Amino acid sequence: MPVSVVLGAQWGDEGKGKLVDVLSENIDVCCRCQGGNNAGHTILVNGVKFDFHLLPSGLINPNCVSVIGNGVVVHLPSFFKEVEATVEKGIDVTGRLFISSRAHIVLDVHQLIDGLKEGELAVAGQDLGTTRRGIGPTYSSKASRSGLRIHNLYNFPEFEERFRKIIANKRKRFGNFDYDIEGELANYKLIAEKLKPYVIDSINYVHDAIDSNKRILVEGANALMLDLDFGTYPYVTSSNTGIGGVCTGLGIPPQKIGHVYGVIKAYTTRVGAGPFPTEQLNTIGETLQNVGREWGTTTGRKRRCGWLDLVVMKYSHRINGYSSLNLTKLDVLDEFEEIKIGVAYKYNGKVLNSFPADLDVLSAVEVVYETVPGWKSNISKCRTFEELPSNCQKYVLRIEEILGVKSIMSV
Ligand code: 2SA
Ligand code: MG
Repeated sequence: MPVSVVLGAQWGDEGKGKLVDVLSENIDVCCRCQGGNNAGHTILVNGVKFDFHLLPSGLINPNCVSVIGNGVVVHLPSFFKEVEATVEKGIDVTGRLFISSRAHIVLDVHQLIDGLKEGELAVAGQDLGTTRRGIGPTYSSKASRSGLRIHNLYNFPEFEERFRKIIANKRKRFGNFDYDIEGELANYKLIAEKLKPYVIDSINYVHDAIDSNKRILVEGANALMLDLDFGTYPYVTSSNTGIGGVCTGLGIPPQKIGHVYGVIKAYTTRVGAGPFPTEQLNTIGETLQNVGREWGTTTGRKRRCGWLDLVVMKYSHRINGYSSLNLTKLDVLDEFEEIKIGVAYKYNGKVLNSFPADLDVLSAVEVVYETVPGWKSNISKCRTFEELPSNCQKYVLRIEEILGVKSIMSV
């Protein structure tokens, strides 16, 4: 049984959690492969709202086991907070939530440094608008081979020694900041015990599940345009949010991957700084923001809004190879007289034939738009493509035509 994957196709907040929740009815194992508690997946089930940041959304389905893979970075106090909040809402997680022994630990110091670095960059107006959840600093520790992994908790004297070294090194770089070293260490001692039932060798677990024909779904966090390699660097997150992150973040080879769902919002949003060619800093953007209720789930920040950008989507599709698209929030466009679709970028009067790596170029491009008539009616009750008004169907078909992928709609 090939592994299915759900990936964000734009800058995040496309509605991945909702699709995962729908798909997880027919899923045995739901995995996270990258990111940390910077993600925000909001799901409404029978009037109860779940805001998942670190936990896989599949947890809502009682028959589904959830796995946090080796590629995820985990702030353990936040992990337990989220577990407790989920249990309080009536979800039993016993024996159905696991965490890889190879996952890296986000320490409080990583979160502190996330804020300090943003502060440093802000002086020159270059802060990235991170979620300050310690994601970048933890992946930096991982890449520089000084990070702590979950299994390190079970050799506590070594954990302690390396923990102290990390703080000492960070103080060399960021000054002698206040830090409760003893308090955090004591807490980790308790956490190590409490965490034991959750820790597994996720490589074995996932491969055993594949070999026994279990239905596996990987839930991407963030989105392709925030990918460390392919996104708008440096205005990106610090993991591979595309299809590559699925292989490295779970230890599965590409030929085990089957269906790749690309989740795409019917317009574009972005949280944080960085170029955004189709952004609408006007009443159109405000309407999208208000009607679409575009606020970050993790930090409550307002999301920047603009028209659908198919240059971004073509690039995203090339890299991730979507088998189908899940087009979301189409009903947010209900009241528009006309709708624009970004179809090409021009730079110095010439149409670009690739997505620019250089952000100075990306910031200066002129977007070529196609304008299509709106449908001016409420589609929120439509459940099939045929029920959609004709202009709305045309909008969907035009997206499919330009991208060459079929879509499944949800509002
Ligand atoms: P970080 O914290 O190091 O990953 O931030 C780096 C950039 O990645 C962006 N980023 C996000 N963009 C959209 N949604 C995200 N998750 C939350 C949500 C965001 C929120 O789902 O609503 O609540 O604010 C997310 N996580 C990271 C971030 O804005 C930086 O541009
Ligand atoms: Mg989100």
